[in-house]
Amino acid sequence: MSNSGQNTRTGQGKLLEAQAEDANKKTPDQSLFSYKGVLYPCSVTSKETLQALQLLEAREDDLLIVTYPKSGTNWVCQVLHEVVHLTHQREPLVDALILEFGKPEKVEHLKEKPSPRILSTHLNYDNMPRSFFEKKSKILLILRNPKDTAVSFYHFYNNNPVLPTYSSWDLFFKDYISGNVCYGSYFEYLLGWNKKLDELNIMTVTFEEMKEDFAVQLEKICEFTGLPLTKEQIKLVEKKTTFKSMKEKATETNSKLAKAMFRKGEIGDWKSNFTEEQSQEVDSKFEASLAGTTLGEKLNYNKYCKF
Ligand code: PPS
Repeated sequence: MSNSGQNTRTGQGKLLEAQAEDANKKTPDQSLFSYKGVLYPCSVTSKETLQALQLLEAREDDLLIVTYPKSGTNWVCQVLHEVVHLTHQREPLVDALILEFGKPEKVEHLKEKPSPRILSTHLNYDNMPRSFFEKKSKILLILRNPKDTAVSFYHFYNNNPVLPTYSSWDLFFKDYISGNVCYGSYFEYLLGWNKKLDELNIMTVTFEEMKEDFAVQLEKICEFTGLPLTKEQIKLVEKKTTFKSMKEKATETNSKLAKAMFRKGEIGDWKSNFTEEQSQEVDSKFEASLAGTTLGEKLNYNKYCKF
């Protein structure tokens, strides 16, 4: 989840690093808890925080990044911080505000943050603070194909001390496909958001689109967020947020999680992990759930998920 090296300059980032260091590898039962049928990591959040979030007062000008884990949260978060840096002369990544991470008091602390607040979350639609919907806050939903997401998640589980370790990819895959991982099933997650797309002030962009056509996607993001940049500024943001520059920066700040967070940043890495059978299992799951839906179409499944 979004505890990147980029964030370690911040109070919340330091907290996450400390928790990661303190956490000895635990069994899934010790390190995860279930809330409303979804698993969460104990070291970074709690039932109390998830409950307190329902009292959070959203703002119309909040910029909320919504992602299933490992879909590009930190990347888009950094991009938005760079954009706000240019449009509001504000320091980039002053704070990495991950909604569900921290203590319940965070709801109060969030009130002090200047607008526009850049927030991120992996919460599913049902567990989201309702205020974001009432205020029609701007939501950026970032998607990544389910196979690369799975591989990225597997490595993150094994390299992040706050999460349990899997002794093999095959064991992780079984849990991933059945939704027995942090934040639940990839497919249920997308379906939950898909049902409400028409009611929300939402823009959807994929990891793959950003990799292949960054400038065009950033221009669309700028239009949606009402934060216009010049062509030169778009180029500058692109340069500052490449995988290489984000990884280097995270490594410079000595983030213990830099390696886990900025692993490969590629499209198609799944092909070196998946067996033919596993690939077909995801295909069947996709067909039975997301195929034909707006978000399913957005994934461009046949282009990115076939051997
Ligand atoms: S988390 O923990 O859920 O918040 O992780 P998240 O940030 O959503 O996703 C991590 C993956 O995004 C890749 N990444 C990038 N790719 C391309 N460009 C940039 N700038 C970038 N920054 C992060 C990161 O490497 C993870 O993917 P994998 O496949 O594991 O490399």
